Formats: sequence, C-alpha cells, structure tokens
Amino acid sequence: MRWTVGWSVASAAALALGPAEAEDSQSIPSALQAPEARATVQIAQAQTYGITYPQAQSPFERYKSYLAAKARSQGVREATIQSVIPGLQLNSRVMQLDHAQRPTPSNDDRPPSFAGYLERHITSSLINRGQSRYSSHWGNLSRIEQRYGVDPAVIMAIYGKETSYGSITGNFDLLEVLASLAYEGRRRTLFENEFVATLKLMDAGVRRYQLKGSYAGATGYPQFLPSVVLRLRQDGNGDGYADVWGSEDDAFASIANYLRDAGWKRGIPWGVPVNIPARLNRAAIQSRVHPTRCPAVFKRHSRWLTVAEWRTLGIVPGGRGLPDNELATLMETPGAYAPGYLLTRNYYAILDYNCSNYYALSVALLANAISAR
Ligand SMILES: [Ca+2]
Repeated sequence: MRWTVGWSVASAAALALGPAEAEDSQSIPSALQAPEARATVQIAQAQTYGITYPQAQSPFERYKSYLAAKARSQGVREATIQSVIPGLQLNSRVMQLDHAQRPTPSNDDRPPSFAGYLERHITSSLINRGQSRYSSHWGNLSRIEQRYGVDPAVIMAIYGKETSYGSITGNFDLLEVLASLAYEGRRRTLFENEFVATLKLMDAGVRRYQLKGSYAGATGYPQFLPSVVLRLRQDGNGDGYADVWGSEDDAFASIANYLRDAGWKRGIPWGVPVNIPARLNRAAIQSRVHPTRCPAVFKRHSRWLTVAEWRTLGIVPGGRGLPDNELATLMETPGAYAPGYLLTRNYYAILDYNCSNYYALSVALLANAISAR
C-alpha cells in the first residue's frame, strides 16, 4: 500500500480505517502529548545552568518506554521487546516522505477522466511481465483459484501494481518506520498497533532482517500492513510456512485470502464494460448510501441494481457478461477504455485493498489485459 499523490488513496490492504482525524490520540499519556517542547526547555535549562541531567531522556526515548509497555500489555515476549526497542531510532526520512505524500481525498471526484492515469499505470511493460508470470505460475495460480475462488489475473495485477512484480517491496526497516510514523502522531494509534503486530510477527518466528517495507509501513510482496500479514498470510506453495517476503506463491495465496476476506465472490468478474444510453435518468440511480469510509470514492458509484434491472434502463453488460440476478453498481468512466462499467462486489474487494477508483480500475483492467480478456 502507498499513498498516491494527487488521487484519493486511503487504505492499503490495510489502511482499512477511518480518516486520520478519527484516529484516537487520547490514549496517549499526557506526558507524551507534546514532548518536544518539554525536552527542549529541559535541555536549554541544563545548558544555561551548567547542570548535567544524567536521567534526562529525549522525548523519543520516553516514547519508546511507552511502546514497550504497550507491547508488553499485548503479550509480546520480553526478549523480543528487548531485542528491538532499545536500539530503535527515529527515521526522519520516513517522516519527510509521509509529509510529502499526504493524500488529498477531495480529488477523487474531481478529475473528469481516467485516461491519463490508466495510460501511466497500465503500461505495456506491466502487461507483458504480468502475462509472463501469469503463465509461468499457472499451476499454483489455478490451485489458488480453486481454493479461494479469486480470479488469479486480479491477484497478478495487484502484485504488479503494488511491487512491480516483486521488484520494489521497500527497503526501510519496518519497525523503525512504524515507530517513527506513530511518534509523528498523525495516525498514532494505527501505527502503534502495527508496530506491536510486527513484534508479534517476530514472536511467531519472522526474522527482523525480513521485516522491510515501504516508508508507509507496507511489507512484503503483497504490501500488507503487518497486522494484515499476521491475520491473513497463507502458505501457497505447500511447504507449510506462509512467507510473504520470500515466496511469490505464498504472496499470491495471501492476496487471494485478503480478497476473499474482503467479500470476493467466486465465479463472477469484477465488472463489465457498458455503454451509457443518451437518456439515462441519473437521479433515479443515485446512491442513497452515505459511507463513512472514503466517501469521495463511493460517490462515483450508483445504487445497487440487478443486471436485469440495468437492462431495462438500457445498460447492457458487455465483455464476459453478468448473470441477470447479480447485483451491480454503475460507474461512468469518461476517458477510460469504456464509457462506463457495471461493478460487482468483487470490484469492492479490490477497493478494500486500496480505496481509490483509480487504483481499483487500473488493477481490474490490468487483470483483463494479463488474462487477455
Ligand atoms: Ca510457503
């Protein structure tokens, strides 16, 4: 997962959470709320009066004690805590990158066209490399499809979008990233919980050198947050161990498991292209739901109707088609490959991975291209 500049990107396979403002910062002891100012005064006073402060701790050192206590209270082994927390350092580069990449959620409903984004994000290189891996991994992918019911082309497309097929998985020390992001405070509770989840992965036998990730705290081939790794990782190659850092097949099974967990339905496509009739009554198909999570993204979608109902409105499924009793929403996509798409619940499972229509539609169309549909 990552924040994508200029587009509304809220959740990774993982940041399936409310907006940053909703994050709870109240659980932080007040001594940690504004630590910089307090420490600066202490240091300044010490310098002025020539006093040495043998016990003076930096604000981050105090924060580390708090993190250790939090991990301990959640049952992380003391040996794990002691092997990580004393040596932790703030990573200012992570904080800079986080500042630079803050999303602008209001943008998702503004750009009138998908064309530019799709052109930049579904390149012939991404398609060709995806097709090649799709066929070389076909044996395992088809077993994964049997087991989870998830379209393996979508799994491959997510893998391509997230890491360029495993070539960019992030080299930051995950624990340092998460501690830095938590300390910075914008989404403190989220990142503290991810920090503790990472320690739990170590308790489960994952070595620290494997725990690398993006500056935003996503890790491994699927670019999951650590809590998602902990909850959903799967063994895809049958060696009995779920390794999302070293095994592509384990990553594919884990992505499939994520999508199934997010509501993927076996046997139907993510959506199909449609033409938009000249006299479509848009007011009549407007959604009456007001989602709390990424509302700008869902605002582009109509209400849910069955495919049979869509037909009566002149919206006829193209491509692979959809069963008449299947529910779908309509998203108009001027400038994309088709003027609109009927979207099934499977599109929403992709959105759960990363809540942006640009992300989800480009994954979906890349999947079509990979499997030559
Ligand atoms: Ca495995």
